[in-house]
Amino acid sequence: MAQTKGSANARSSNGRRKRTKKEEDSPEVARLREHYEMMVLIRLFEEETERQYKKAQIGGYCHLSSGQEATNVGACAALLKEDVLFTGYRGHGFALAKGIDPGKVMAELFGRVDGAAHGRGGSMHICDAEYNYLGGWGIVAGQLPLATGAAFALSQEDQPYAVLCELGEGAVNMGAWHESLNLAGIWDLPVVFLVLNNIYGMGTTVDKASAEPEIYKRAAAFRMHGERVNGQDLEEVLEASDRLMTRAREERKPAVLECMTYRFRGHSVADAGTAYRTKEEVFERQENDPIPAFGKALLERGAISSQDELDEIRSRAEKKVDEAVEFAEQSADPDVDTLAQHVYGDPDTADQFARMGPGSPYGERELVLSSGLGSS
Ligand SMILES: Cc1ncc(C[n+]2csc(CCOP(=O)(O)OP(=O)(O)O)c2C)c(N)n1
Repeated sequence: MAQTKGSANARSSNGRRKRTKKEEDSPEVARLREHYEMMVLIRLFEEETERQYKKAQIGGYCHLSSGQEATNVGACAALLKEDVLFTGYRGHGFALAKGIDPGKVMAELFGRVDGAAHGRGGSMHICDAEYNYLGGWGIVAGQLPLATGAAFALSQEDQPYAVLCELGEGAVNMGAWHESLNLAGIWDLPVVFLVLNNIYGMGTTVDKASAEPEIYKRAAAFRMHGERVNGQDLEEVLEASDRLMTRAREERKPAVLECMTYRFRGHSVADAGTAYRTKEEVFERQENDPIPAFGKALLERGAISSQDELDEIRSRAEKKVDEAVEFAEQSADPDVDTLAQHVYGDPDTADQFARMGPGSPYGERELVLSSGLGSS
């Protein structure tokens, strides 16, 4: 994407350059403001998620993306609605950036019926077929063969779209990485593997875990294009994602895009994140927080007119997060009688799995939750 350049020197009373009419009307500048607003929304959403988790409104594991917002928003901004997105389990920011309503994402975290995956996925398995976000996967590298299969399907059906598959740098030492990239390479599949290198896989640094810690170079093993960008800079991520997704759609060429980033919080909400890194390191990284840095850049370029406008953006995002929590609170728990639905395929293939259904030879003797509740 072309850089948005300031075009006037008029200054407001506080010394900041005023936004000119031309800039205000430019769709490109409007988009940058939207990207900034989405980054703010993700940060506030994640902060609220942590509070709700600590209030036990959210169960299971819960991994936050605070600090990684420029990668979430930059990569998703390069996607068409029809492009397919797969991620690992740190997916709240991606779900929001792909366009899913914050209420549906929060309701999913709460395990409620109005959640994006009807309350069946939770934090790690958010999924919304309407937006072509096909998960949210908790098994490290488990999403890679699925994404490769989706790219194969797009290719077989001759559809002009591509797949974006996010993974952490910890996932590149799994067999699924090698198998998936090999197939994507030999079959020229339209898929971009987006590696978010936040340096730590739980508490292990990338250079302790990886014989080649510069992950983008591993693409060469599959004769695939690989490159690395500063994942704290939204425009860098967007430019590279846009270019590589376009190439995947139009030329059927897979690629690896490594974004150097950092998670400000622990591995999951249950991890303080201080046993394997110093407070000083975290503090230093927070000094280069991608959100204020982008806000400042937009102010300097006149794409945002004043601190008041930044404050308004924050207030709007706060309101959306409050509404998301309200929506989630008011949504019902899924009906326990539906627990086994969607587990063994659709009704057309149900026969094949009949022996595994509740009460069957290889199934549970009874659907415990359904029959047990309230009967003792
Ligand atoms: C196959 C498998 N092995 C181990 C785990 C446990 N586990 C969960 S997250 C994680 C670290 C992955 O780190 P990375 O891929 O860098 O992603 P990040 O958490 O940094 O986003 C591990 C080992 C798992 N979920 N799946």
